[in-house]
Amino acid sequence: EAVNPQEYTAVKSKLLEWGPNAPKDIQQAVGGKTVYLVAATLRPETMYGQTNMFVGTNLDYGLYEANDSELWLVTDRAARNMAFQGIFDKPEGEYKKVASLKGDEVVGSKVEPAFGIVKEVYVLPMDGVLATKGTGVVTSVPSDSPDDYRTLMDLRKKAEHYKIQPEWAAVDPIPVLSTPKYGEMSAPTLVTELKIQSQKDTKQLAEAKELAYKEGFYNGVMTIGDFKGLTVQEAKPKVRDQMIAANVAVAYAE
Ligand code: A2H
Repeated sequence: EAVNPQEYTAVKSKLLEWGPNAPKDIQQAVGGKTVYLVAATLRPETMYGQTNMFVGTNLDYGLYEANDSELWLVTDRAARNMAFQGIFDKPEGEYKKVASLKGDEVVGSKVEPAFGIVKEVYVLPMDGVLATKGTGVVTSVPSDSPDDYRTLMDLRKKAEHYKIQPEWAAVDPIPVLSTPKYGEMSAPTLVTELKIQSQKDTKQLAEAKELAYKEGFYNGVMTIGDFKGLTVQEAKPKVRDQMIAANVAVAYAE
C-alpha cells in the first residue's frame, strides 16, 4: 500500500440536523460553522445514488477545522493525513479538533449528500467500517456496492436490534449505471445471486464487490447525471473533477 497509494475522492455531505444521540453540548462546540461528514470513496461516479451514510458505532471521530467556516467529521487518523496533504486551510501538518464523538452519537443525523439525487439522508451504523481506512465515514450506494446494499437490508430487517428508526433506512437503491451482466442494480442482483444473507458474510461480499466493480468499470454505462451515456471509465474522472470544482469533494490519498 505504501508503494501504491489509493487515490480516494473525499466527498462532503452537509450536516442538516444532529440525531437523537448527539452530545448535548455539540452546538456550542460547532459555533456558527457548517459541519460536513466526509466520506472516502473509490466510486465518485456513483454519488448520484447515495441513500444514507455509514459510520462504525464504536469508532472515535472528531470535528476538525477545515477552514474558517467548515468543520469536518472524520477520524483523527484521517484528519492527520489531510493536514499533511495540505487539505486544510492551515500550515502543513497542523489540525485542530473542536469536539470528539463516538460513531453511535452520529447515527440518526440527517445530511445532504454531495451530488445525491436524494437531498436528505440519514447516518446509519455499519459493522465493517474500519478505523484504519479512509475517513471512517462511508457513503452508501446500495445500487452498486454489495456491502452497502446488504447492510441496508440488514438494518431494515432488524431496526430495533441496530437501534435505528426504520424511516432512517427508507431510501431505496437508486440506479446510476447499467451493465450487460447485472442490469441497473448490480449490488442487489449479486447479493441475491450469491445468496448473501448478512453483512457479516464478508467472504462472499468480497467476491460480489469484485464482480460488481469489474463489470461496472469495464462494461458500465452511466444512466444519470451530466455524463449519462458515457462509459463508467470515462465518467469516473469527470464526475470527480466536477465535484472538486464545486468544492464538495477533495482528492485524498493514503
Ligand atoms: B466505496 P478499498 Cl458504489 N471501512 O464507495 C470500510 N469500507 C470503507 C471505508 C472504511 N473505513 N472507507 C471507505 N470504504 C468503502 C462507494 C462504493 C465503494 C461503491 C462500490 C464499491 C465500493 C459507495 N460506498 O468499494 O479497500 C468505500 O465504498 C468497493 C471497493 O480502499 C470505498 O469506495 O478498496 C471503498 O470501501 C474503499 O475500499
